[in-house]
Amino acid sequence: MQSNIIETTTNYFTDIPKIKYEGAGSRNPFAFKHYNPEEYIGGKSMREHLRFAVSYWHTMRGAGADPFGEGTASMPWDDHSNSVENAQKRARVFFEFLEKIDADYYCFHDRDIAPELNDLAASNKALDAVVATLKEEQARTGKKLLWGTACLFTHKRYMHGAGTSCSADAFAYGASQVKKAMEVTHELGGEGYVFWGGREGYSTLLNTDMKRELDHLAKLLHMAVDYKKEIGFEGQFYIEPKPKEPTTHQYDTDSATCLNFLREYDLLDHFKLNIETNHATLAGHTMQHELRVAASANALGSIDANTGDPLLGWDTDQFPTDIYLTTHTMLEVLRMGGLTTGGLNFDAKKRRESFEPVDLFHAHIGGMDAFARGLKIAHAILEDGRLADFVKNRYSTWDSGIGQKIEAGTVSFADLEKYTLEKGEVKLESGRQEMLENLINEYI
Ligand code: XUL
Ligand code: CO
Repeated sequence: MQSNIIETTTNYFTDIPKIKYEGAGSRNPFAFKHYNPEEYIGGKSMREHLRFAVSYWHTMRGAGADPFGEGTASMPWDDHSNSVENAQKRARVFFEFLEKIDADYYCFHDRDIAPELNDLAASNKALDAVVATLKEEQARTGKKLLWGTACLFTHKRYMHGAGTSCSADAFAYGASQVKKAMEVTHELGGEGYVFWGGREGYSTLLNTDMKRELDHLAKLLHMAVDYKKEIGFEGQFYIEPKPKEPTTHQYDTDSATCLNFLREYDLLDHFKLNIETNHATLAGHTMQHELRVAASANALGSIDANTGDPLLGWDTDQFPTDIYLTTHTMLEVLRMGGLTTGGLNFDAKKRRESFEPVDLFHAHIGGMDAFARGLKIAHAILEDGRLADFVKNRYSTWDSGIGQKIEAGTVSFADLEKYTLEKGEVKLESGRQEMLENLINEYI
């Protein structure tokens, strides 16, 4: 046996070596040029900083279909049946991929890993059988579950939503799915659990009782919090904001909207946010903005690392390759002290035209290298200190005198009027945006 062939239970990627770091000078498409897992950057290995996860739904279930055309993806391991055996085999192939790409984590929805069958009992049984396989593969490889979730958006029973459905029976079905998905996430040692409200929104207000729907969504989340305690699951709960798609208006539009919802319904202690790049841009924000809003509320938990196409207005879920994006993302992550329970989950799919299994490698290598560079650049910018110093100095009028008194809450309107009458016109300094943009470019 060749030394680069790993012991796996399946052999679908035998032509591809285990992906290793070869350095920036390498021209080998099957090597990392920047992601060097054991290299230390500011006291932590790149592996610990980046916590890469592969998403099961795209990598194993992404068929490459679009609204105009059928699936294109070649998956020689898959018999395209709804059988549990097929799902179990797929799970083993997935771990073969995880080992070769050297990603430490994965994420799934219940219905990605196991088939939805005729009723809940049969679906739960199928899920248990696949979870047993995943457990074996985790033990064999040491790979870990970053987060699990329940798919409450594909089946037609959720056409009106799940937690926000007009039907209490649809709510009950969804809650049952969440219960089971939490149990299997716990069983697999998952470090988190995500709620993305796939169809929690509306298409028209003409038929919608918005207040009642939001109250119900909060009920679902409170029940999940209670159940978490009941089963002793200690993973982190996340809400994933998205403004539209598939509904016209989704209730979890952006970071600020989610935080407001969590505060209003007394859930903020139990949830952090899982921020996705393409969702941020669909909301008309930069990723940096969404991350900063979450981090400012001490609620930045995890990241769905992808990107949209600037020329298309929908959720294209592409692999991130833009170094400015990864730099800004890692600046926000490092500033908040790094990821703890969360990670960088590639909620991304290869293009429909990239239909071969080998394209999964090119896609993930590119995303991992782009984030490794973003990490190194962000670390260097923070070490340099000029950016942070500039921001600190920009607010220096708040560090003493009247500013300090306003912050301390010891002055009134009358005091400020007196102060202004004595002081006269305000003297300001430049924001120096262009200089700071140049500073970032010094490092990119
Ligand atoms: C959909 C999306 C989901 C969540 C998990 O846009 O991002 O895949 O990440 O449900
Ligand atoms: Co996502």
